[in-house]
Amino acid sequence: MLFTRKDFPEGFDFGVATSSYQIEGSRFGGAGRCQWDDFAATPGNTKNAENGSIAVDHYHRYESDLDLVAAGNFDCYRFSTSWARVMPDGFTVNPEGLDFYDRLTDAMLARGIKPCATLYHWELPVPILDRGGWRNRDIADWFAEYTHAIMSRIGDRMFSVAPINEPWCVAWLSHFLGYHAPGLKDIRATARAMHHVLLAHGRAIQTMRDLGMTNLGAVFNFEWADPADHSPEAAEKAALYDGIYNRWFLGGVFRGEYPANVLEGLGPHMPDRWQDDFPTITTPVDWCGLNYYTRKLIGPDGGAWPGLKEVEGPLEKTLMGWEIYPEGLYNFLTRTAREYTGTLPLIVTENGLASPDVIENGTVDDPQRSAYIEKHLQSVRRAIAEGIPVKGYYLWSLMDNYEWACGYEQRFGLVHVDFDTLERTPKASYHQLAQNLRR
Ligand code: GCO
Repeated sequence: MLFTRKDFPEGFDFGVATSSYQIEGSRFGGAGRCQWDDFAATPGNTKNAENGSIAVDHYHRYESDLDLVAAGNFDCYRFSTSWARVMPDGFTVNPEGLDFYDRLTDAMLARGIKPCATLYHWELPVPILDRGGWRNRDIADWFAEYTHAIMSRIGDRMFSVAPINEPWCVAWLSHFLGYHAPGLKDIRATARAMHHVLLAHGRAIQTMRDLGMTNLGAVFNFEWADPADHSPEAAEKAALYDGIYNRWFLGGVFRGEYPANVLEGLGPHMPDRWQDDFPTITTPVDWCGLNYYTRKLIGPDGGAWPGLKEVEGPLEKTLMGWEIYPEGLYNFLTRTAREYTGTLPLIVTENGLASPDVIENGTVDDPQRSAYIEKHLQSVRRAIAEGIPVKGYYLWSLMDNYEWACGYEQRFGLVHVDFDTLERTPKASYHQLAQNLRR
């Protein structure tokens, strides 16, 4: 990898990211059942019906996992707290859950690692789902209560906090496409989730402000959308994909408006008086996080709104089948700053790839990952050179883990995990990063 810390501005943070359900082991420590436990227990939803009940047992191995973060010379650890662990029934605090995140926080600080928390990375407690989950407007208040419970305990030691990881996944992927829990394909549920997820974000930011907290942000996942051909129809559908995936969330949080092309489809299904919620949704944040992996080629498709489809692209692909397109990261950094966030700090909160990594003679070679990281960091540097305020870059992920519907096949880690023995083996990319990030 042809870069070192010196190629980035003073104070630029490098980090690694994980999430609770993907690593901790949901069966440990008195956690309640979450929507992913039930989703995985329903045939056909996850590969081999795999779930996160043990995951990679980070609940018991967090000390040695954090040693890997420190030895990799990373500044930040982006982790998430599980609502179902902190409040197993959605409402009542489980002291063991709070204790765990308290220990985890202190273990980061003891190693000089900055704790960067996400409050929700999809572990909806099933009693909340029984009340309608993201379809129910009350979820914003319930989420604020959870925010208060966890941040009253660890908020004093957080470097940064974002309420909700990837609102598009929470709403569209899970309620329209049905690929993630709770696995709905329902436009009315989707419209409500698309709005309530941002209302909950705003309520959580307000709750943390009331606790006196600073350095609060929002984390969105973005996919660059290119038209599949030169037709006006493809251009229109690519713009619609961009609206649904990217602009809805940026528009809501930073402008207090939703894109007109998306409202054409979702408008009739929106909750009453949704416009009145923008003062809460636009509660100011201190930074904007971008999770970026790939782009999509989009063309028209028959049928009901949105009437679009993904077309296979020609670029090199990762094990997920995602095209490698570093220009998309540059495009998003520049466009987000110029059209939505201005001088607000931007952080790449996730970037990385899955590859079929194997241990050979005790080592794991992952050249595709190293090349991917290097190319995406070039995009970051290009944006910085143009004056875009990018302040950090975090890799997904510290270690191989539960990749949701894809189960344990897709290895996104810098550290290899043997899913039988749970042994950790740093990959070549980890060693290169540790070398290049020396202080
Ligand atoms: C996401 C999540 C992660 C995933 C990662 C790879 O972006 O979907 O934040 O949980 O594991 O992105 O798909």
